[in-house]
Amino acid sequence: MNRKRVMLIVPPHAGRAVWEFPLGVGYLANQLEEVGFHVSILDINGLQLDQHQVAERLRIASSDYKLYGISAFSTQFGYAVWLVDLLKQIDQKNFVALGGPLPTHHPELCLKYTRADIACVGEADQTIGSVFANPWESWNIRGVVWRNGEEIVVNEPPEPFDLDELKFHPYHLFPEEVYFKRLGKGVNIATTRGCPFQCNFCSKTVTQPRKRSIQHIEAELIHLKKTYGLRGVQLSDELAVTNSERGYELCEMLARLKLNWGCQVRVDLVDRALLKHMKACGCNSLGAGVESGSQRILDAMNKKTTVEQNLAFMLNCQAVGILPWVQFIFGYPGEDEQSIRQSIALFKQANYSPPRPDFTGKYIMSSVATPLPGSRLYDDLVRRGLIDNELNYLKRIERGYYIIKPEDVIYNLTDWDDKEMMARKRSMETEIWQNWRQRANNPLRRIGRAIRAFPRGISRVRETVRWQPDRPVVPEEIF
Ligand code: B12
Ligand code: SF4
Repeated sequence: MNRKRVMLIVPPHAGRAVWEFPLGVGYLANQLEEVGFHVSILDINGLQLDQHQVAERLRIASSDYKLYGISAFSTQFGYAVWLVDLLKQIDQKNFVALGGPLPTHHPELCLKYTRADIACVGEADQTIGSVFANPWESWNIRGVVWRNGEEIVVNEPPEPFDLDELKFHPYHLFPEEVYFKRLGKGVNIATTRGCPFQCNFCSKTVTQPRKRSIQHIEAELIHLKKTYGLRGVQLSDELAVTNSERGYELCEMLARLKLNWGCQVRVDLVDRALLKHMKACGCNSLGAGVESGSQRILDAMNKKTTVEQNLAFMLNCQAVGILPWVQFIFGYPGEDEQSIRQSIALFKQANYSPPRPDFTGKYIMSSVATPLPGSRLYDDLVRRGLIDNELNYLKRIERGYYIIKPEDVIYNLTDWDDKEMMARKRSMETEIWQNWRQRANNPLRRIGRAIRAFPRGISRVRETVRWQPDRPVVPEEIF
């Protein structure tokens, strides 16, 4: 049988190392295969192809493919414009759908300024099959953004669905060798989707948070162990592990499978007992949004955490022997001399600094607050007329935002000029770093750290504290 063919395309993330499998695209490929399509994935990011190589590959593919789906972040707007143009130049009759965070937050701009035939907002797992089955008639499908003459119509977003219905992610459709080279015998997986919090700087694609059952996740990991000899797993979720029965169960399941793993947590949803349990269950890398040492700034961010929780988190991590990757935002509206001093004080009290220099080779530990489309911060600036040209803004955020030099600043939310802001950021980081270096080099502390970091081993899992209903319970909707 001659199956209809679809090509899904993953654009590059400028300036970022190839790191995690793009899970969303894989899930969509599964769904399309399920309803009879032949799917191939052009992972431009994974293969690190330049524009010339992309054009060449797409020209060769054009005799077999007429249906294309492009997945894009807001930071990939310019590239998406170019890619759609290229596909249309190759063959005017090619059908091109855009999906991912970019169209989810800017559906109208995507149809106004790219030549895409449709765009899709939100999770497309349940709708992608129907979209490509009848592409030119997809205007009545949920989540689809389409042109009705001059008007651009944004349909209702897709309905949420049970994540256990998803088939396991098809890692084999991606250039596995590239990702495995980076991740070792490891992959990234998603155990949940979405997050019930509303931090003002955050841009979320999933509106209704949901979780997969532990059994479903375990079955996938067993399959991956058999297929790839998997040894490690990175949980890509916003909130995989929290102080809840599920959080403890998830850790125990990962320990049963003898996997090393890493995840992202919220400082208010992990206490020392859970951190100890995580460590004993194989967790060896942890990220957490500490964001600021100033309560005023945390409140302005709507982070719903306290400076005390930040401090307790960093101390608890050190006590159990996990060095977390602390995410910290500099230059949020209201940042001033006082908030900087408070941040320095927090890190001094916690005796904390990043465990290693980041990929720039310098000890940059904070990112510059930058309004991200889809965030409340961004919407607020648009509403107040402070971002008046969203198209120009999308073009400016193209390089992603690893802001190192004043000339890289995309949007300065402070009262300082760019040079002054970056100088203050650097001097704050240097002060924190130097303080940590001085204390870290103390021989007694070094011995203490080595003892605490000594691997505890899977056999200790059962000795650790179990979840008890009388301990602070995480609300049901927070995994
Ligand atoms: C892993 C990850 C990365 C990985 C790469 C991931 C990848 N290649 O996909 C890395 C580390 C590279 C990364 C980098 C960045 N990231 Co990131 N990342 C994530 C994270 C944590 C998980 C992505 C994921 O697997 N999602 C799960 C899957 C199932 O969802 P999905 O990908 O959105 O796909 C669904 C829909 O979007 C839709 N869909 C997707 N593609 C398509 C295509 C078509 C045709 C259709 C119809 C539908 C469709 O259907 C999919 C299935 O339901 C998300 C947060 C999150 N949980 O989503 C942030 C997130 C995507 N990242 C974000 C950001 C901001 C960044 C950076 C800009 C950060 C920075 N400061 O530099 C950089 C990008 C740099 C650059 N130069 O472009 C934002 C994006 C917001 C936005 N408006 O664009 C997110 C949402 C985090 C957040 N809450 O703010 N990231
Ligand atoms: S920053 Fe983290 S906790 Fe806050 S809304 Fe985004 S994903 Fe949720």
